[in-house]
Amino acid sequence: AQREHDFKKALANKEFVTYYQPLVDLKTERTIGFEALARWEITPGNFIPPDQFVALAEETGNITELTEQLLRLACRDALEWPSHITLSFNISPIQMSDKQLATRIMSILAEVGFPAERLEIEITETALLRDINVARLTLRKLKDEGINIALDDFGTGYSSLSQLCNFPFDKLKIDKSFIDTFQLNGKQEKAILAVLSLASALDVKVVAEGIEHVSQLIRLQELGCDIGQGYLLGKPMPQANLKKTVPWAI
Ligand code: G
Ligand code: G
Ligand code: MN
Ligand code: NA
Repeated sequence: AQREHDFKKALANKEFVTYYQPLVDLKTERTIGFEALARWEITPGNFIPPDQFVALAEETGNITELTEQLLRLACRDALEWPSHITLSFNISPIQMSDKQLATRIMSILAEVGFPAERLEIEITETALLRDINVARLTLRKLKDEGINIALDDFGTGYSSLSQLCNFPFDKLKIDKSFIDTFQLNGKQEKAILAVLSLASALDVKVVAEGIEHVSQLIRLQELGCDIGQGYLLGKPMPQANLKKTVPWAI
C-alpha cells in the first residue's frame, strides 16, 4: 500500500521523464528517429531505471496511467523535432492484454496533435504470447491508424516464424546480445545475416541495437542492416540536449 501511495505521488508530481536515443539510417548515417526511454527522477539527478519501476507500475495497477503520462510527454517533445523524425515508444507486455490500448493511444495523439504516422510502438515477443487474439486486434487497429510496429529484443524471446508472418511488423530490432558477441564470420554474424534476408523477404526493416564499437558499425553496414542504435551512435539523452548533439539539418 505504501509503494502504491509513493507511486501515485510520483505520477502526480510528474517525476517521470523520458530520454531519447537516436535511431540512425546506416546507409546515410542520418538520424531518422528517437526511442523514448523512461526515467524516474526520484530526486534531482537520481534516477530509478525503467526495468524496476515499470514492474512496480504493473504490480500496483498504475501501468496505464504511467504509459499515458509518458506517451503524452514524448509526443509533446517530438512535436518540436523536424517532421521527418519519428518517435519510438515502448509498450510493456502486460498492456497488450488491454483491449482499450489502441483507443487510449489514439486519444493521446489527438489530444497532443501528434501524427500517427510518426509514432512507432515497440513490443517484445513475450507480449504476443499473453493473449494472442487481443494482441492481434490491437496491432491491427494501430496499423490501420498509421502507427508503425517494431518487434523489440528480437532473438531472445519465443519468436516463431508464424508470429513474423501473422503480425503486421514494420521493423525487427535485433537484441543487443547478438551485437555484443558477434565476430567476423562467427555464428552471431551468420544469424544476423539470416535475419536480414528473412526480413527483406517479408518486407520488414531491421534495427541493430547496442552498437558500441566502430567495427560493429562497419560490419553491420557491410551486411546491409538498415538502421542502427547504440552508445556509439548516441546515448539516451534529455530533450534539451537533442539539438546540441544531433545535427538535424545534414
Ligand atoms: O532505458 P534502458 O534505458 O534502461 O531501458 C530498460 C528497459 O526498460 C528496456 O527494456 C526498455 O524497453 C524499457 N523501457 C524504457 N522505457 C519504457 C517505457 O516508457 N515503457 C515501458 N513499458 N518500458 C520501457
Ligand atoms: O529493451 P529495449 O531494447 O527497449 O531497451 C534498450 C536498452 O538498452 C535501454 O536500457 C538502453 O539504455 C540500452 N542501450 C541502448 N544502447 C546501448 C548500448 O550501446 N549498449 C548498452 N549496453 N545498452 C544500450
Ligand atoms: Mn525498445
Ligand atoms: Na530494444
